[in-house]
Amino acid sequence: MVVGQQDKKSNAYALMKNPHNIRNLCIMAHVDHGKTSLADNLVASNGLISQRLAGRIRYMDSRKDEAERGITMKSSCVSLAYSKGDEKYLINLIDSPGHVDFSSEVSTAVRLCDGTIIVVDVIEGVCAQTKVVLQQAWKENIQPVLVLNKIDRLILETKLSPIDCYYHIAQVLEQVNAYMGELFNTAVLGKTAEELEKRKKEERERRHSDRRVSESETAPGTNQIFSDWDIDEVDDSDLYFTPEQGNVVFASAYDGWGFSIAHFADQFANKLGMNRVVLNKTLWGDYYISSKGGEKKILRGARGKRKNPLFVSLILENVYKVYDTVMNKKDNAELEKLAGCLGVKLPVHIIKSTDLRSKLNMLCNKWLPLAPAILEMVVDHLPSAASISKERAMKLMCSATQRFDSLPEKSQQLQNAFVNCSSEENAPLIVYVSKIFGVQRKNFQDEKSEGKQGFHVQNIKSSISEEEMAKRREEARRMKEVAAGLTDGNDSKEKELSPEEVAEYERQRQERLADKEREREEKQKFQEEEVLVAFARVYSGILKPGQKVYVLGPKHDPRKIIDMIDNGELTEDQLKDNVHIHVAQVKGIYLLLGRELEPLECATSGTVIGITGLDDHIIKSATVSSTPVMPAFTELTQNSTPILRVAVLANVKDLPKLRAGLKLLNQADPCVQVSLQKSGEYVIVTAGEVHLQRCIDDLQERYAHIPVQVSDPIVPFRETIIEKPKVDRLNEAIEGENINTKVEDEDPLGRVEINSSVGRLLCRAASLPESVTKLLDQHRDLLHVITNKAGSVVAGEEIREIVTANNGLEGKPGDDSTQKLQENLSSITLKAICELRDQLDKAFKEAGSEWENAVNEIWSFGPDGCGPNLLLNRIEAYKRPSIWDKATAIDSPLAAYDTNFLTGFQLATAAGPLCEEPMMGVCFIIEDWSLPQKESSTKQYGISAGQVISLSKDTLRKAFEKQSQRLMCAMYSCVISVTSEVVGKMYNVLGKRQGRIVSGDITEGSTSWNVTAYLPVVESMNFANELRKSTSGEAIPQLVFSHWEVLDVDPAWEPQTTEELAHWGEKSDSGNIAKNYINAVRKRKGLATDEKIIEFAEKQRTLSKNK
Ligand SMILES: Nc1nc2c(ncn2[C@@H]2O[C@H](COP(=O)(O)OP(=O)(O)OP(=O)(O)O)[C@@H](O)[C@H]2O)c(=O)[nH]1
Ligand SMILES: [Mg+2]
Repeated sequence: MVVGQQDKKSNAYALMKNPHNIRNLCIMAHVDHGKTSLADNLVASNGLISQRLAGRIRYMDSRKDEAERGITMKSSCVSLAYSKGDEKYLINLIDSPGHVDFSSEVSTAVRLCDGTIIVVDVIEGVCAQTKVVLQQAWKENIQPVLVLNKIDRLILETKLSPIDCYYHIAQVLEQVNAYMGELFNTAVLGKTAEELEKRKKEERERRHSDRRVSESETAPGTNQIFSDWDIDEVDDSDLYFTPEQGNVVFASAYDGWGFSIAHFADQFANKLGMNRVVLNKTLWGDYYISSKGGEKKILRGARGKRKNPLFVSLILENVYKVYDTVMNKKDNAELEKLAGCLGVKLPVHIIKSTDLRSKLNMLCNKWLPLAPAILEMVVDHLPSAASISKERAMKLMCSATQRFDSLPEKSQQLQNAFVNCSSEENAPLIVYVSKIFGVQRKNFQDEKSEGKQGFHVQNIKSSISEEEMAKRREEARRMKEVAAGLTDGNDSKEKELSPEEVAEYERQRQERLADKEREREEKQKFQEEEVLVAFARVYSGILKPGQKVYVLGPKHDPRKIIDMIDNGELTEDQLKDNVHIHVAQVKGIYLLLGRELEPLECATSGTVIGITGLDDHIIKSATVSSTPVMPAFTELTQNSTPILRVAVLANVKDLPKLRAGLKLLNQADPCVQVSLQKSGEYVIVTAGEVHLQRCIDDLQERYAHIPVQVSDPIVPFRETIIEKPKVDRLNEAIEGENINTKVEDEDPLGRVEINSSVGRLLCRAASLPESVTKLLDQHRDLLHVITNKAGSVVAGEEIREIVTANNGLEGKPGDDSTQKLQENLSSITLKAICELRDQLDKAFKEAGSEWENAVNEIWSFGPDGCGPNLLLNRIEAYKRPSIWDKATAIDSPLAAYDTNFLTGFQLATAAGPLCEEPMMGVCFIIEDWSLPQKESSTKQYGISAGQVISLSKDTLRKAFEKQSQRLMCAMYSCVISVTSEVVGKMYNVLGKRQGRIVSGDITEGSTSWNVTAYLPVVESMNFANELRKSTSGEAIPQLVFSHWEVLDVDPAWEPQTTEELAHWGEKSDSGNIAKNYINAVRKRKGLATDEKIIEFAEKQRTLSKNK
């Protein structure tokens, strides 16, 4: 039973007290699969909206742009009450967006939950984002249940017969389970990609042969009656979605119905007089009912016998009948009869209504109400808020790269607080804030009631004091009386008003009106002001308004402050220098009700709530605790990389507002990055075009309240080098007579030698093998760990020893150095470093003899110490330890300048010579470096750090320029599902923008195609709009950053070979696309370009004859 709104409000507080009956869950799916429509039905069950509007109003999409575009752009929470039998539950439901641009919003939702409802549109099946969210649920260790949605479309749109409908649904279910299996294999069995592919193939073959076996099994004469079937043959892992286990609901959120197998098992057990357990196991699957000889039996092998499975004969046919009666036959008498059979009483006005869909909705919703079906599955199958395991607590408290036991003892003990989930006063308070969101003040229920003291009420500045107001009121009353002739009649003179008095009266009246108007405007402005609310979950303890708490930033590390803590608290003085810990006071605590917030007196452990008053101390996410020994929660897993950057501009007088607005935007959006460039421009980096639009709208309308201009997108590039090409742009060999102008390099390797006052340097640049670049790019985080910690702690062979000796999380206490090595890094990280080294070694060895020993020669990674470029040390006289080895001081004069040299390398790789964009896939090999001889004049003063930095930076840059340079473009992977009618148009749009199709498959059982393509980010502006327009809104692309790709056009190319000259002519009018990109970037950065502004510089002359 679902309880009403009033009940819910009064019960909420009582419900919060029992964390065993709290379920925190989010709804996740691919875009448009029906999450918000499903949420509508659940919200309607609590009376927040009417059932008639459920599935249509999309209540959780509260923003104007969400309603206009029809997509969800943020995750939002609603607390619902549900009761099953005597048990009462509090369900905190978070609706998340499906569009890839907002996948960071999904991450913020997942972190606060213990379970998730995965929604799959049965027409589209498993799509790209479905896989992403399943993976995310898996990674965050949260339990999923499945809703197969939009079954009405199979009936009304594709018009499948009930049996085909069943097979189609079964196929979609198998797709989902196959992906779950894949996740299981990769994660648990630690399979590599190839092994996985092999396994998948085997799995496919197995399924294939299974099908053949089941078909042959069910050949005539091989039928088994149900009693022969082994009832214990159940899948004991709860990894998969199986209808008989009850973790799958079949639904149509639009028509408001849904059911699980158990619902029908209950119904038919009574009707058919059969065992409920047996029915539950056979309602889904290859079973049919036989009533030969008057006895009803359930038999296996429906497919082979060409019988309708139970799911069809007992369930789907009934559903089809309802649809047929309402939508096709349109016979009211029959409808009434059918409603009677289903046990539904329809009001007369509904039966007579001509709106067939709402008639259908009403009937189906009363027959198979969606909300209880879902909520029952949720309370039965999703873990309660009190069931956090020790492992999960550990994962939340300690990132994968760190050892849990490296945390201070006191911090480790807090693990128990997660498990206990206690709300006692003495339990430590642990709250995680996953994002900050803005809410207009009018949406706070305590702000609605006038006269009540809310947030910042004192901010309303009334321009008139109370006394003044009283005086004016008295005066006005007197004037009114005078005007109406109510004053004492004895003095007849007083009845006559002089013109001055009338004017004075009028002036006062106008003043009063103006005051009132001003007050009204101020009030409205106040009501529309944004208040930042922290979206949070209490994991332990109890939180109350007014409470003082520690707000711990994502980089807070209790190890660093543990020595300062004497009595469990830190004083304000101690906190002065620590930017990661703040003391803040909680202002208000709110129950989240979708669009509104209801104030609470306290929030107990296990609940998801909104908190005000912390926004000054939190940027995007934070840990809130009563103790500073609490480590910061591990960072959220982000699935998309923000890539689209634009500069935002405003009028000079509005700049302070823009700055303040950007600060709020940065706080309130989990994904956007805001930065101030050296040039003074404010740049925001967003996940995609839709996200960008939302950020700009927010900035203009909510946070800055000023018009802002947005520059053209600033698309990032990378600079690289390749081996000298052997063919020209027409695929003709560059040799012999084909070359018109010959520029021969003296040194085929392109070595650069510099002999300056600060020494001699001999180096060259080479293009890294592709596999090495890929490895470096993929393991950025690990490289960061190596650069920051390895130099002093990690030692090549030593790691190996420790990893072999200590192959688990619990460390074996070792000698001092082992202890030190283990101090921070988990053995998983150490193992990962080892593996990376081995992989790099293998990749180098495969690339040729030239790279034989490269892995041991690595000096540094760049830029930022973790990029995809390498510096190799091949200096005979300077055998410095490689990056993998423990840095021990070596006796060489060069050692003193080692870091300076590295700085030069970092600077060179951070901005290449083409257009000052970072380099990628470049290896600098230092073959010789020596300092000047002692007698040199510089020695007198010593060599300065700056000199070494510029020596290394400039020389490396020169070495880069000596090679064949290329630009690398960022590529989007673009997933589009379209119907076959518009596939051609979609190819057109993609083709125009240099897109490349990678795969295209028709979705089984439908006419829609799933196409995957690569599209350069630089060509993607307005792509979604153009595609939508040219396919009449059929195709919506999902663009996610995928990889970097070399643009195979030499930026310095001009027609050179005979063939090229013949093809392009001397001036190559069609232009050089790489050069165009480079010039655009250089212009934006204010760098020189070699474009000619004036082509023909002739003296101007006037054409007028008279002059
Ligand atoms: N026919 C049919 N349409 C549905 C059903 N559920 C949702 N829809 C439609 O599908 C479209 C998308 O529904 P939403 O609920 O906004 O989907 P969503 O998953 O929340 O979308 P995003 O939040 O943008 O990812 C809307 O036009 C709905 O009316 C259903 O069961 N049947
Ligand atoms: Mg939605």
